[in-house]
Amino acid sequence: MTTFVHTSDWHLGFFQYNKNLRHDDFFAAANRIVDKIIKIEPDFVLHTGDLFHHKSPTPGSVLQALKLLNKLTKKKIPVFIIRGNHDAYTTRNLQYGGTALQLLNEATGLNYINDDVMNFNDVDIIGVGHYFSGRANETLQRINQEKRPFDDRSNFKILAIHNFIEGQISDTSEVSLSLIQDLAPDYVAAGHFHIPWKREKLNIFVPGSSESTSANDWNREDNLNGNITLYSSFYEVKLENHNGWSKEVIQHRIPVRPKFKLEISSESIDHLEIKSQISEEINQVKKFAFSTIVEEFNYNSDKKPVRTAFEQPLVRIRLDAKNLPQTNQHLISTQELESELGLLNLEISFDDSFESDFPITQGEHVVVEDLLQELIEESEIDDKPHLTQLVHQTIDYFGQKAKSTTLGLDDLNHFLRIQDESWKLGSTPKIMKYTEDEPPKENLNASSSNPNKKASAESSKSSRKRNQQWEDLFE
Ligand SMILES: [Mn+2]
Repeated sequence: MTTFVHTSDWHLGFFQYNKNLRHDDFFAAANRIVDKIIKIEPDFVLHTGDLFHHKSPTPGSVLQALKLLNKLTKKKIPVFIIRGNHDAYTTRNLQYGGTALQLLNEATGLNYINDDVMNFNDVDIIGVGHYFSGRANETLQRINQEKRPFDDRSNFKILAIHNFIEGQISDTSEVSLSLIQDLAPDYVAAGHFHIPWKREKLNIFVPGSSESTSANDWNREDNLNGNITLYSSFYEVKLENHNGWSKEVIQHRIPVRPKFKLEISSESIDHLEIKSQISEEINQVKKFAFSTIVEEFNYNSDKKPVRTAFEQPLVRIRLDAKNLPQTNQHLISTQELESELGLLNLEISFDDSFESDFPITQGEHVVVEDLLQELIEESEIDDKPHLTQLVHQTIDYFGQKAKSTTLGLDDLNHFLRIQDESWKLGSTPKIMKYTEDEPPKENLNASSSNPNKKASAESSKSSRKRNQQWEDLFE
């Protein structure tokens, strides 16, 4: 029997909310996973990317990774890893080998699977790093054609990917379900999506991140009361081969800093009264969260800093206080409440702004700037300084409101080509909005021999969806 552990998205080195304690949370969560792995004693560990939060991790972050990996090495548990979007710029990785994962591969026992097939006894791991646009599919197809790893089915076949999968969110970078179905891996180990997710018929398993990088991930599948997040998870997979492979997938949970999304409504006109209502509700949930964690995980509640972490939650409140004069909203100060109630971070919204809010500099949502950086690296345009300038103007225009998960490299390519036209004319770049009824200018002028035309006709199915997303962007 072979047993392996599948974990993902540790995001070491993330100073979320600019808080040191939050930075420590990411290490603590990964460390708890490692400690639990050591108890499980698997034959190997598979990490599906985003070991680090930053593409150029600090020495401190690398040291954290080393500490965790060394714990496993000491127990002779090998670790395999693929590249997440946070671990490296794709092009730099491919052309120059410049990733921290490569460094750890050379310096430690870490096995970095860089678009390749690796083997552990009778298990084959086909590992594809993160790609923007449709290139994860293309890369997987290329590996399949060149190495035919799925042909001989005597070994157990794991496909490891770090992209969204069709059906998770609408994204132009997603890996298609039909491709997965065609290749028929025995286990698809996927990262990138930070919420536990699975499609058992297709053998797809997503453990989620070890800690939340964004409040958008707080509504997890296994949360309590829909609004309280107390855990993150990883999988233990037991394999047996009796005239064919069978597997058992066990989900393990580890406690994380509690996170509450609360809806509080008050008829009161008085900010002090509203504040005390907020305090009361938060204190109640805090007590529940802390005792649940202590009980379920048998924690010694006197033990610091464990106690501190579990007693200082992250809180987001949608406050419906319609009788409170708008000019008094500032009197409900989040900083005051944070210190009074012992919260690590508190956000309050008096309207629905959280619903439309994608903090793209945090979390899993692809950062526009990173996409553009990739574009510059891959661009055939020689005049890169000007392209860079254009990119900065674009980012200025987008601001931080872009729902950038909806953007693929194709979109940006298309977008920048249009922008380049106006730049050549010497005018200020202008964001152009287009729909299917009103095609972009360059398509109007395109000759019938334009090779792009066929491609754009083929992608027309997804273009309406995409156009809708574009319109959202520009509003
Ligand atoms: Mn991630």
